[in-house]
Amino acid sequence: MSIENFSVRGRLADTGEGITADELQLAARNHGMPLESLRYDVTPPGLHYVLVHYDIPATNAGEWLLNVDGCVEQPLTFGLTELRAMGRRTVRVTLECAGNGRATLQPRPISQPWLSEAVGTAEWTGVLLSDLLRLAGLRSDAVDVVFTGADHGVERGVEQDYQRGLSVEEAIDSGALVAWEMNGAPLPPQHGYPLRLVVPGWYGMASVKWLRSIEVIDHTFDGFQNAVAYRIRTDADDPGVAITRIEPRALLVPPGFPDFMSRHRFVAAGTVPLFGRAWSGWAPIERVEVSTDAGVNWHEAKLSAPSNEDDELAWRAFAYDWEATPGEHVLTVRAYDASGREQPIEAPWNRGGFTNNTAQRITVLVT
Ligand SMILES: Nc1nc2c(c(=O)[nH]1)N[C@H]1C(S)=C(S)[C@@H](COP(=O)(O)O)O[C@H]1N2
Ligand SMILES: [Mo]
Repeated sequence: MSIENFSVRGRLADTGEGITADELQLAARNHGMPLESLRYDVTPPGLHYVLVHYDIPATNAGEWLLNVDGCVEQPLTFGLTELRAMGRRTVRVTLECAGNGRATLQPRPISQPWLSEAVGTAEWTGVLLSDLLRLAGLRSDAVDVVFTGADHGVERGVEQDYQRGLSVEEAIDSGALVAWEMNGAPLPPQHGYPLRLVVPGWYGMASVKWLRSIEVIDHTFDGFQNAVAYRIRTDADDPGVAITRIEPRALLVPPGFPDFMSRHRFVAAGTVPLFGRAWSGWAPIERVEVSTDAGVNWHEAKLSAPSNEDDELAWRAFAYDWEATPGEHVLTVRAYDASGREQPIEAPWNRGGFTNNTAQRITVLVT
């Protein structure tokens, strides 16, 4: 047996096949955000979701070096002290894993089995990537920018450092940040200590943690995470379409109280204030609708004001007062953004279980 033979292809669960021990192992390492934490504008420490492909690497801020090289006029190396001297900007960003929603798909792609909780919002502090690239000076042959983390592993038989590429345009126009703080404190180890990329509006895979190298190249990056892993395909042999920005989604804080095992909900009849958050990586949220009868009738929720211009893609709060009558009810919500994208009730299936923004359904027994 050699490395190239390990888990060479992504697999779909057989009909009726439950979560495997491999998936349980992933789910226990990579945790979601408990949905009751949607009540916070900024997700408190430890409640933000976490996704780590390999191991959290051993890192040290005092010795950390970030190289910026390749198709640049002046290759540069930064320690944390030099980076901090470049300026300091804080942006509120909602991150969501591209695999969020995967676990309820039929057939189910075998991978990190997220339900709908792979999301969080943090205030990231650092320097604009565009400032670093400007200082190094992009050459006219620059095409893509490759970001490399300090973590290392094997995926579908390919040994690799975690690496993602962005086009030069995306790297500059996205407002990406090279960040050393999360919510006003040094990055926690699992979120990329001491340095990470944060790409606002993009699914999480673009925001490379434990960032040690930024290389500008003169061709389209064809590394594993761009060319093989994060693509929408219906067939294993499709080249597929690259995953980029976050599709609109709304989530409710599940009302009332839960049953321990099934998490079925119970609420008392009367006015039940429903509350949640909605976001899209394409454009600000324009409208959220709530249904309390499994999608037969829809009501417009009240949206909060966006926090500030820099944070326009961060999630927005919404509220709706539900007059709950005794019996069983299915609550569901959907988001609409200013680009004209609307959240579907049922998102189309794809082989990796990516970008699935099927509307949330919460069954509630009103007593
Ligand atoms: N170096 C490195 N960066 C990474 C990853 C990784 O495994 N290694 N996972 C990516 C994925 S798939 C996601 S969804 C986000 C998760 O960021 P968080 O754990 O800070 O929420 O980090 C991204 N950056
Ligand atoms: Mo992810």
